[in-house]
Amino acid sequence: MPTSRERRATLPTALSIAGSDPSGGAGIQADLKTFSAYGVFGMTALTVATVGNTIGVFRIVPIGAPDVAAQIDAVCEDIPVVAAKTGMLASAEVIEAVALAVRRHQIAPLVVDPVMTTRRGDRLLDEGAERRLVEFLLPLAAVVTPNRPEAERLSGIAIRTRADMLRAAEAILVLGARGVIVKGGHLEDDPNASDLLYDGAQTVWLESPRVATVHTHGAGCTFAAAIAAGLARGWDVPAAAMEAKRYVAGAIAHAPGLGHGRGPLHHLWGGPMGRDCASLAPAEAAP
Ligand code: PXL
Repeated sequence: MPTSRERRATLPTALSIAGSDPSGGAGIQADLKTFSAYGVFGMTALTVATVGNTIGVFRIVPIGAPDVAAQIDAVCEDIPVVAAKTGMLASAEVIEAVALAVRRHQIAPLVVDPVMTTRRGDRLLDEGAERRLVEFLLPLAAVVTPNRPEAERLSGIAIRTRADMLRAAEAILVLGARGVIVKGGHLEDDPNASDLLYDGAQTVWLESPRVATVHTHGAGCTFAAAIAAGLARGWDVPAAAMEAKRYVAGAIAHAPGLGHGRGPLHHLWGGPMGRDCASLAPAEAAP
């Protein structure tokens, strides 16, 4: 029999450095559920407590940069972090503290979800914070996952077509990440929901049919967390990205329809672990 310590060493682990969404569909809550769906032991360093739900984010309560760094230190000094992801980081000071902590503990691979704008394009980071994200955090990223408005801000290129996505990906890669996934959203020349992975050598289109639904709250967080979970399992970036696309598409297709706004996904719909929790029943009692 393996000892409990030996067993623990075989369990992949991942750390989410992100904000809290009380309604459970985005942020660290989405990340932990996703890690669990992948059979990965999830841990968190909280950056902001949002007050929000499926309708919107009403207030942002930031955690100070030293306390964000201290949380990362506390985890890393205790438990090995096999892969990590960043989400909402809120300020230049927090971004700098996170980048320093990632370097101090040599946390790699790192997935950076550059939460800069809402899906509609409203800004979430000021100019100084955006600059720090590019200067300090992108060079540490195995892969960065901008949505369309974020990719437009990072690249300075207006994205309307698949060709624009490729030009934007090339421009963003120059900023220092080893890979970039531009999430397409609704494009003029594309009936699917296509994302583009580019690593300087290969381009991989990640395709899934567009699902007509409003229930996509937290889809960006979930996608980045799924990539981090795949990397924690030892997969390479293209394999982790392709499985993450499949996992998120399934989670959207199985959305439970909760809330009065954009509802959350169903994180435990039966992803890589292959169990659909909607059909779980208690084990038969032994006679
Ligand atoms: O999906 C963007 C996002 C990221 N992080 C947190 C959020 C949200 C959106 O609601 O609440 C904590």
